[in-house]
Amino acid sequence: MGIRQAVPLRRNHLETAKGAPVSDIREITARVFSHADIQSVIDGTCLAVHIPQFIPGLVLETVREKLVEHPDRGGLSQASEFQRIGFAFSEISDEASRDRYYAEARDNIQRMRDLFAPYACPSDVLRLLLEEAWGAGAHLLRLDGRKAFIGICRYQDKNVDLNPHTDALERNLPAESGHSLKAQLSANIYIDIPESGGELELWGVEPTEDEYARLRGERTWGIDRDKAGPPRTVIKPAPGDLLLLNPRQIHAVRPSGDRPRITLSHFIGFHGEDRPLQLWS
Ligand SMILES: O=C(O)CCC(=O)C(=O)O
Ligand SMILES: [Fe+2]
Repeated sequence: MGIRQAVPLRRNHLETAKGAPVSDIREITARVFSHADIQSVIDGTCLAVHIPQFIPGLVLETVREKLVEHPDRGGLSQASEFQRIGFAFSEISDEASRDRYYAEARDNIQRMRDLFAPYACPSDVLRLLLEEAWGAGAHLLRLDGRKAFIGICRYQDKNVDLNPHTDALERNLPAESGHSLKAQLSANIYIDIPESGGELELWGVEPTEDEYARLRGERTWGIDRDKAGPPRTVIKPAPGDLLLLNPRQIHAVRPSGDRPRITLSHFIGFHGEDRPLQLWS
């Protein structure tokens, strides 16, 4: 079958499928971050929620070097140009890697907590904030009685392009699992951002899995930039910021021009307005 561009990518929606207007980015503080803010990203009425300075400057200065030089930095199983500390759910490809993911989960959480000590680990603060803000609370994703890892540290080295893509938990679940989310969010906390490049690009369009597969074509991962067209909105976070977005909508990160871009990356699963959020990395 020929590769053809899915129709939704030709326009960046100004309103949701239900006709509500879409705003690009809402900037708020952690203090006022609310259930409605989370819901607005799920509904698609807001493309991203931005909390500047989620990590205090002093904490950033203390951990940045430790993270840059960390001995446990290693290449992602499927794409070694992307380094990380921890083992991502998206690296699960078989039963052995699934077992590894859960076996390492607690240690991987604790390593980051130790690294930030005596300060609070930002991934822990995020978990608490979601528990406080979301009506039904938030907890670690649990599948088959096993609890997920959260708080992966990701590195995007100079000149590495995080091409337009979408993320979906279901891609790494066994076919028979039956677990499917109503929506997925992504919360990124920025440890370091290069002087040039490293912007987050948002298209505001959500292809179906079939459309995404068509757009991906022969690529193992992501979409060619010329097939995605221009993004609807571009934001350059500052070190310490947090951004909440919907990763089932097409998004990308521009290559770093100078130093590695370092983030703590978290996913959030949604099962309904009155159900707890599920968290993993
Ligand atoms: O690092 C970012 O700004 C976004 C990374 C990403 O691909 C995601 O949040 O799913
Ligand atoms: Fe992503």
